[in-house]
Amino acid sequence: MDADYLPFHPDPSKPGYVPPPGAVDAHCHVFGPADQFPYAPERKYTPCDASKEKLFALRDFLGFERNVIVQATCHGKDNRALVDALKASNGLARGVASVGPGITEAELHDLHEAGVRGVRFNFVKRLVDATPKEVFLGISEKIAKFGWHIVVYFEAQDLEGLIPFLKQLPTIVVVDHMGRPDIAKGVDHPDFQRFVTLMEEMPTLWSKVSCPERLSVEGPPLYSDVAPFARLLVDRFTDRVLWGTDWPHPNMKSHMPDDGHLVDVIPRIATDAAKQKALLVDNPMRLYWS
Ligand code: 0GY
Repeated sequence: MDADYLPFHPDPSKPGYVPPPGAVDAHCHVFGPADQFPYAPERKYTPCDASKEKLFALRDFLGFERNVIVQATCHGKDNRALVDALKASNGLARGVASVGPGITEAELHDLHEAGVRGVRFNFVKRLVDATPKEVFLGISEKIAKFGWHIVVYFEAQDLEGLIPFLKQLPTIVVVDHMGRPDIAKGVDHPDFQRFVTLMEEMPTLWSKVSCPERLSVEGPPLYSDVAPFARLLVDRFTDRVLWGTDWPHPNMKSHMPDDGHLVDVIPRIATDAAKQKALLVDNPMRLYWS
């Protein structure tokens, strides 16, 4: 583990908010264990191990029933830890993998059998070396045949340049963490409004309304400054939003969130039972289990 790496919260609080039956944590990771599933040589950080057993225990403790496990960059394109967790989940987890241009149909088939339903394209420079857009487009054609979707992770300043590429993608496209808006600029700033406009223009674009802990200036426990951004997306695009804990919260530097506090943010961004059911049950079930 890197010297400045913060491990996940050892003892999160029980949230006051009780998620609806069948709720899905649609963004989380497993790391290692490194002695079984070594971290990728090309990784930009080395985390603490975060096992599938710990993830499934947290799921139960927080009141969720299912997980969507997203391949993290510290494992590169080696999806073995992800597949191992999916296979151990009794069908209660689906996955988003990271693959290269040489991936074969047989390999995609095996990933599908294990529960993978999407690939992740990462544009965050501190996490990965750049991949040419043509490579991503080639992968997108291959995975579209499996009915999968694409998860994209980028930072707000990169959105404008990415718009033509996003519009070319042949599948549903899910944006991580609302495109990482600069919260200090406010909801009405052209940067966030550009993302809202893109959601309006692209019916295939979805957003995770996740990660207040990464975006907040105010900080825990309420992360109130992030709520208006997430609430706007939930209100306006109720059937195209997902929520996740982001456990085990890689690369958090300011603090390590208490996962119970993150769950307690949900009723402040999805303000009635119908919106909460869409966000936590109906949308992820449609995307990952139908
Ligand atoms: C997240 C965010 C981060 C890391 C990764 O794949 C990753 O390494 O996604 C980050 O550092 O912002 O969603 O887990």
